[in-house]
Amino acid sequence: MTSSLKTCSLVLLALLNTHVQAYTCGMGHRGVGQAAAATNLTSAVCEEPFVAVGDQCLYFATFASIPHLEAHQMCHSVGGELAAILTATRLYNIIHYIYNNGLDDRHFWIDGADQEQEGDWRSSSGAPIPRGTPFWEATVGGQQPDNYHEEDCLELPAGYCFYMNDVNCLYSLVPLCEQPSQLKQTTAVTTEVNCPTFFVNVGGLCLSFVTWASQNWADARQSCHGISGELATITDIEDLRAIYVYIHQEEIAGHSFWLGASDEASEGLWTWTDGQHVTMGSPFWGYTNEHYTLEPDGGSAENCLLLNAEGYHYFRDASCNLLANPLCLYH
Ligand SMILES: [Ca+2]
Ligand SMILES: [Ca+2]
Ligand SMILES: [Ca+2]
Repeated sequence: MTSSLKTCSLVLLALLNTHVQAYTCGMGHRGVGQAAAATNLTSAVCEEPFVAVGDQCLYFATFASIPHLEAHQMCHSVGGELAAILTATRLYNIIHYIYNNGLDDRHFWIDGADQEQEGDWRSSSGAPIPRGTPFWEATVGGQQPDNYHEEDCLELPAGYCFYMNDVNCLYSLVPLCEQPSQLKQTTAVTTEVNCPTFFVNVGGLCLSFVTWASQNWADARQSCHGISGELATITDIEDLRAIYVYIHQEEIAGHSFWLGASDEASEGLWTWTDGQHVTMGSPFWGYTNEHYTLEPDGGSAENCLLLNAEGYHYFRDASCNLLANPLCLYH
């Protein structure tokens, strides 16, 4: 009786699993992402034991597992500091490197703490640590840092697909050090972008956040076509960051937005409306409630790409019949 019940529930579990198979973090990074090509242009020149990761010189001290304070000291001893991750591109590059080099079972210390003042996250040089998406781990319903049992130090953990998390400073983790870059800071070129009516310049893209229309995915696409646009394609992590910052600035972060991607044609194969593959994994896709798993998690019941307000505007798969606002890109 008991064993047949057990078998029954196991079969049921297996069935459930085939329906809502969440994405295991990291897999997307073994493929070729569009953002990776763009960021290889400014490789740093680094001295041993540092390696070039994007424009940073980093040292993954994988032989050590030590508390936060000692990790700082170790980085100082190699002429560096714990690595500060202040841009979305840097986070993307580091996550990419971690997966490509088989370091994805580690938890790393990076530069950042709120020991001085609770909730005020600073690097050791005093720079504010960016908050929100696409930096910090977020499920539907909650985003780090959560100061769970007094957590004042910043980690980049395997368990959260290398999204940021606040943890106890006395935990033993691997130091991720950075050597002050010899690279000259390239002055950001701000290109003047003039966007047509209904579109605003967000990070160099002409976007329309159609908060006045609540529609299913297909209708939202039609709305974009109506203003000479298309549901937005987001291939650069800086664009996701720019959108996140903009919707908070405009106080429209309570809205959820449709993006122009789906896996309707072939379950699990996410493509943009122009046929490009969607970059999978962190730091694009939102976290689920299970460790080591990311969205998409809805199987064939969820085939459209949503920037869900409750999910902190990370990529999440949702039912195409859901009502949300179109996010259009002018083209
Ligand atoms: Ca936490
Ligand atoms: Ca699907
Ligand atoms: Ca989902």
